[in-house]
Amino acid sequence: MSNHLFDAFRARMPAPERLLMATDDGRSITYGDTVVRSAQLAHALSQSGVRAGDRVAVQVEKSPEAFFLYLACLRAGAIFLPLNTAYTLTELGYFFRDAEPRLVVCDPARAADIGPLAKASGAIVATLGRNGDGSLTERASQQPTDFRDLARGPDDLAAILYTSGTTGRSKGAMLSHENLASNARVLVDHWRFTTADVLIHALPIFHTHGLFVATNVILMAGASMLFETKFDPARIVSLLARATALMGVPTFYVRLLHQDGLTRQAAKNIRLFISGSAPLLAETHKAWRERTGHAILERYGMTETNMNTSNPYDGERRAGTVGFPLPGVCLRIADPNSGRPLADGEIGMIEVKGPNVFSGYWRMPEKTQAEFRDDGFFITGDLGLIDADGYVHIVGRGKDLVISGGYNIYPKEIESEIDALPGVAESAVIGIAHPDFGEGVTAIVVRAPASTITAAEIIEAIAGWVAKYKHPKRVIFVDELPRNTMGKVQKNLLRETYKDLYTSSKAS
Ligand code: MCA
Ligand code: AMP
Repeated sequence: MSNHLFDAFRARMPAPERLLMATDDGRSITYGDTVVRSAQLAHALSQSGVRAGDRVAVQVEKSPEAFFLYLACLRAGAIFLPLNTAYTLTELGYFFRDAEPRLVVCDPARAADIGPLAKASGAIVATLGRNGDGSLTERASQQPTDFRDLARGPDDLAAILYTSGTTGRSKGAMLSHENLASNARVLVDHWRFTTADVLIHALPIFHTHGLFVATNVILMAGASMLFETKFDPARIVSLLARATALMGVPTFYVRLLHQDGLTRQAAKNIRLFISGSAPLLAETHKAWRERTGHAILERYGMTETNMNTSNPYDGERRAGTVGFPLPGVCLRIADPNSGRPLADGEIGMIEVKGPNVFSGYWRMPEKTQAEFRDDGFFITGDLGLIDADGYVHIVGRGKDLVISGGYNIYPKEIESEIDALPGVAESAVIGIAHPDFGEGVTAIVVRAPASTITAAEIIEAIAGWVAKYKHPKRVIFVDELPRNTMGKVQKNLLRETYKDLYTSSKAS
């Protein structure tokens, strides 16, 4: 048996001396280097006791070595479990207990804190710093430069990515080798990536967008990338002349439009601008076209499904839509309660089925079952319609979710933390239109009787528990929350009341 995903990458690799990535600190890394470095890391993993099917949890800064570690996990038959660098110790503790990783890899600067936590869940610990330093790479540098990849079939797990749950605990989406391979193949063809392409890669590599959509596509095309550790809009503009493609969340495009250097001339070498992870406003699409002459290609996906739809490469890239189902992906709009398929033009639940769709949530069979229909369609939680020309529109969310700068925040998680504070009677967390982040996390809070708790005190109190990007940008105090006759908080009324919070002149 072969190693399904890594063999697929290998089969499309260009000559070893071809460039895979140029980094922002001036390093040039070839395909040959990548195979060697991932082989050495795979040895280091095996020597650390990592066996096929073991989870390797990784919370490290973006670096070429962090990317090699992903490939090393594939080659060693391990399940890669990347974690957002913003997660707090409390959040990490949950992931470690739930996933029971064999190995936890963290930044050397955080090892003193994370080490005991990892050990408490039975894991061993290694370090990897932003400059490629640390115990893992030290060990790897002593290892042979070739590695016999472990046999892994299409259905074996390649990765587990956690996605927050609408009602409490985060769920680990189990992604197989074939889930990732099939999607990367389809995207390479659909978006016409070839060995001549150079992608500007400025996304984090701990979520689907930066890890799978971006790097898997580049590997599967034998192309190369400009590997940026941070999104710096001025620098991105300066890189456009050396690149052919950019993938980003809408906030990237909004911020790039503030750059005077963004002109038709600056963007003339680029053949494709792609946006996803959150809705791209039609006005951003239009402004981009006017400034650069390019129509941004918007696509739609999820952690659980990889990419489901894309606007066309040729043909009209219609603003405000996410295009058509990708080849091999079946998409339908269904009645959210019964699952009965609806006619084109009707709004309902978006449901998908295909080789891209995950096999379930880690150790949560009931949650998995609840999110699939009997005929195998996955219930996305996104509400949409298919228009007369076949374009899919996302018109809302059936799930209570805020997307801020491409990161997902489940209000329930923040509300639970705020409600637990002395001085708070109750809270409702909502997303409100935000000019930079798309949606701004906003907490509407009712104080407990006689309490004088302030917004700053609330933020300070939750800071130890929840990642910073999830913090409310604003806290508003009210006497009571609006409720319907069933006693349910009417978040739609709150969103309407505060809809101009971040756009009016009073916004801060
Ligand atoms: C940073 N901050 C944020 C966010 N990012 N607050 C709200 N939402 C955010 N997204 C806060 C920090 O906590 C900090 O707060 C301040 O902003 C500055 O932090 P910094 O790290 O400098 O931020 P930045 O570099 O300006 O980051 C903004 C960003 C980043 C570049 C838009 O958030 C980003 O890379 N987003 C991409 C996320 C992504 O990859 N999503 C894909 C998920 P303070 O100043 O108070 O300290 S995969 C997915 O969604 C599906 C599958 C799909 O379809 O792709
Ligand atoms: P995640 O939890 O990171 O997997 O985020 C997946 C969610 O992001 C989807 O269920 C959608 O709600 C949203 N999403 C991704 N791409 C788009 C898009 N192009 N337009 C609107 N929403 C999107």
